[in-house]
This record gives sequence, C-alpha cells and structure tokens, in this order.
Amino acid sequence: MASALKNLSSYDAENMPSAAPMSFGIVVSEWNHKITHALYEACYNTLVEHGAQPENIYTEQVPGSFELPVGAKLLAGYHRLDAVICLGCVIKGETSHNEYINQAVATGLTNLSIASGKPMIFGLLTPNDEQQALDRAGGKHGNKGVEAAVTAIRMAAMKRQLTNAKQKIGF
Ligand code: DLZ
Repeated sequence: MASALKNLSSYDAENMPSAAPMSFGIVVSEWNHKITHALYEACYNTLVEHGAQPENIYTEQVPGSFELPVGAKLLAGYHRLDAVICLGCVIKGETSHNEYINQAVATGLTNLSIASGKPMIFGLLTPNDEQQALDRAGGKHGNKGVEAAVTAIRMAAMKRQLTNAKQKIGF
C-alpha cells in the first residue's frame, strides 16, 4: 500500500510561512492521555519552532474527543485566534462507539470551520489498536501533532493572505 510507510511528519520546513504574528487554540482530549499528550507536545513545539509566541497559544482540555468541536467553538469565541487545532485519539473497541465519535468530530469541525471561516484542524487519531496510535504519536509513522500544527499554520497564512488581498481591492 502506498501510504503504509509514509511518515506523516515529513514536510518542507524551509518553505513554511512564519507563525510569528499568529494566535492558535489547541483543544486536547483527556481520553487516551498518553497518546494525546504526545500529540500535544509535538503540536505545541512545532508551532513555536515556526515562530508562534507561547503567550499566543491557548490550550484547553476536554473530557473526550466527542467534546472537541464544542471545545473549539468555546475557545474561538473567547480568544482572537487564527486557527484551532483539535487533538484526540479514539481507539476502536468491541462496540461501534468509535464510528459515532469520529464521525461526530469530523462533521462538527467541518461545519464549524465553514460557518466561522476559521480553520479548525482535525488532529484526531482513529486507530484500530493502541499500537497504531503509538506509531502515529511519535512512533514509526511520525507524529500527527506535527502535521496538525503545520496544517494550522498553512491555513492561517492562507486566510491572512486572502484577507489582506481583499482589503487592497477597491478605493
Ligand atoms: C466513551 C468514550 C469511549 C468508549 N472511547 C473513547 C476514546 O477512545 N477516545 C475518546 O477520546 N473518547 C472516548 N469516549 C468518550 C467520548 O469522547 C465522550 O467524552 C463521552 O461520550 C461523553 O460525551
């Protein structure tokens, strides 16, 4: 399979926009804490590596991944943010709870992004077992937290660029 050995954290760091003027929200789910904490650390560090100021990064924890969309909405309503990154991990179990939660998070964040025009980043791991989660939280497939941070910076830069271009049109 083409994606089997893809390291999710590979990206062109040289050509990233600067995150120095940007503000970010990070919402982290407490379920599967060991995994989500690893995602959070990688995400936070990546934002800072690209210039984000620690005082412009606002973090909130929510009980589980199902609460990520409302957590994102509350955080974005409280601070002036360029983007909100949502981090969670839903491990498949004996029942189909994972399908309901994953679908709810995907739909919730999509709707929220489109309605607000603010990037809401889907940093949710949806593994079949804990090993698959570990592989994507600093293991052999990189760290999805890095990918989420990179996506947030790129989308925030795109929004800023288009907003500036729009303001220059007209008299
Ligand atoms: C209930 C539940 C279960 C079974 N599994 C997970 C999980 O693997 N990962 C996760 O982030 N959250 C899980 N939850 C909690 C739900 O996301 C949610 O917090 C509760 O259903 C309360 O709304």
